[in-house]
Amino acid sequence: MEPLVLDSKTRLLVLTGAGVSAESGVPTFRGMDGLWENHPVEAVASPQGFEANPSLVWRFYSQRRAGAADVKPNPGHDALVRWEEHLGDRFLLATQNVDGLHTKAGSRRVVDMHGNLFRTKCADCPREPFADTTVHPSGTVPRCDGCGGRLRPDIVWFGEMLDPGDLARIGEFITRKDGTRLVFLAAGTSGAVWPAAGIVDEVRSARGDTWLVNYESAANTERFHHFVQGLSGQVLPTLAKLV
Ligand code: BV8
Ligand code: ZN
Repeated sequence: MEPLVLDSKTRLLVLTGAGVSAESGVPTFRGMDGLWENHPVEAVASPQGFEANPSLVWRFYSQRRAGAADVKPNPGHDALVRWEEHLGDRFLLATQNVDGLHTKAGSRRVVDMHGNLFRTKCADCPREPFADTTVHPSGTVPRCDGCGGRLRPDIVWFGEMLDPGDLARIGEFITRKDGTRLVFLAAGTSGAVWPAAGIVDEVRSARGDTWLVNYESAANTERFHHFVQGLSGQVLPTLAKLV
């Protein structure tokens, strides 16, 4: 298989999913040690679930906040930082992960498509989301000091719209006309969640080259021109030729 060449003509969009954080010890969602198995997804990651039982939702996210607080980036995250340093503004990283590990590793051109575990916002007023590492293991629902309403994790739940600004940033990168060659690489994602799972089709409509790096075949593997089976922490550090 021809190598992934990153040169002065390459414009590279990367999409990561939970698999990229798995080797850092952050549990993935589906398959092996799926996270959702302890809770039905709609009970803990949907607005309906939060309305019905905000205390359970805060217990679930507190457990994940505590679990992700002291994990470290792995060689897969580090490889993406090197690619960004090499490509500059011809690089963009869209992540479905909410663990903040890409930023911790040094990535800067990052779109947190599904929000961030370490940011909190108010469910009942439009105040700015704020950085927050507080955990509520007993499930107390923290209150907004502005309106007295319920605080919630700044995460995009199922059934909620993604930030239009985020989607526009990804779309602009895909349709940019600057004479460079578009390449898309998805890593560690099961291709089950939309609209992230549809990015590969947007790239193909823009005639980009598409790569999937994943531990196993994903829901949309056949949409990719290249499929590299393996662990992202082992594949990403040696996959690309930087020229
Ligand atoms: C929306 C926050 C408008 C929660 C998350 C179109 C068609 C069908 C359904 C829909 C559609 N449009 C919208 C929907 C509904 C829904 C959806 O996609 N449902 C699916 C499940 C059918 N989408 C939405 O609701 C989105 N909102 O579109 O609004 C709308 C609304 C309703 C109807 C129409 C339009 C919002 C989606 C965001 C949901 N929030 N996260 C939280 O994190 O607490 S998604 C959640 O799943 C995580 O963010 C996670 O990142 C994401 C995706 O999972 P993956 O990252 O892929 O992780 P997963 O465990 O699944 O896979 C890991 C993979 O890695 C595996 O393949 C494994 O083999 C591999 N792997 C493991 N280890 C390694 C590895 N690979 C390499 N190396 C390793 N070491
Ligand atoms: Zn408020």
